[in-house]
Amino acid sequence: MTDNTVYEPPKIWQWNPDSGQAFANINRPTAGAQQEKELKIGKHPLQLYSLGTPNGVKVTIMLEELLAKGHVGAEYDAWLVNIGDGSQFDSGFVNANPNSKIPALMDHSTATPTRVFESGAILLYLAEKFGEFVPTDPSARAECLSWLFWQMGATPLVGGGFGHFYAYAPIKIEYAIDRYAMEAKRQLDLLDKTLAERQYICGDDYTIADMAIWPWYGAVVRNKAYQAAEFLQAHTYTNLIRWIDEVGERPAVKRGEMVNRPFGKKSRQLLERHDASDFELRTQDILDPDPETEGS
Ligand SMILES: N[C@@H](CCC(=O)N[C@@H](CS)C(=O)NCC(=O)O)C(=O)O
Repeated sequence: MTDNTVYEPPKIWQWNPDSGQAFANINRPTAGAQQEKELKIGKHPLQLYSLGTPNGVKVTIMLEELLAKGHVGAEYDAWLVNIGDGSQFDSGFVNANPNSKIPALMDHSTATPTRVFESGAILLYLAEKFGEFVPTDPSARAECLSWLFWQMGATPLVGGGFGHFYAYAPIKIEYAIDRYAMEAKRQLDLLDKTLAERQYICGDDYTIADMAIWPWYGAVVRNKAYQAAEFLQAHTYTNLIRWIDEVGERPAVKRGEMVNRPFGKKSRQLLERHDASDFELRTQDILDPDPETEGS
């Protein structure tokens, strides 16, 4: 094993803003608003403040699935929150999510606006509001919520653990990469074994558990997160890949992936979504046709 043991922690931790970590410009050891700025509010009852990362995409998939089922009350405005610029610390955003992380939802259809933060809580709120994508039978519901909460608890070990140390940390620490690669592979194996026996995560029905799990594990296996598919031998999880492909073919999933996405191919970037027609009329290849700025 390589020697990564030279650091001796001091008695009291001190914040070093120049620690060289990725995202050092936005990370701080304190919470709360850093600047006064109100949130924009569009024309629909549901206002989403987000970014097209896996946590954000969970919610836009859900909203597009609800609209596909004919729930007109699920029409929404999706505003882009640029976390690289620190917009998650604007006072308006912090009022919607005191934890300063996307996604945050405001529901203006309630007597006083309802704020919902944490992507899992948003999925469940919408599922209950519209009576869709969460089973009502107690046993089936328990299975669905178990997987939903599994995702919320397990995935940070893949993202903040494996992804951080494999792809973002300024030094490669064998111990950390080993520890989290083992856990990432254990989770991939768990999903693979589960999906060997069922079509969807909870059984025969597509639920909010699929919507929560798909953006993260789909991105890792399709090599869109951390460029680690080969390292983790993602191609060996064939049942998981079957499900990733199947869910990825859903039109609502394809639309959900485009919303609040300021990266990738411009034809797949819909920075803000205010109307269903925006998917045809307001993607970045149309708004900014300069081929020089085409992503990949
Ligand atoms: N548990 C939260 C995690 C949300 C989260 O980590 N969001 C990230 C982007 S994927 C973020 O906003 N980061 C900004 C920051 O940490 O300052 C959820 O699922 O909603």
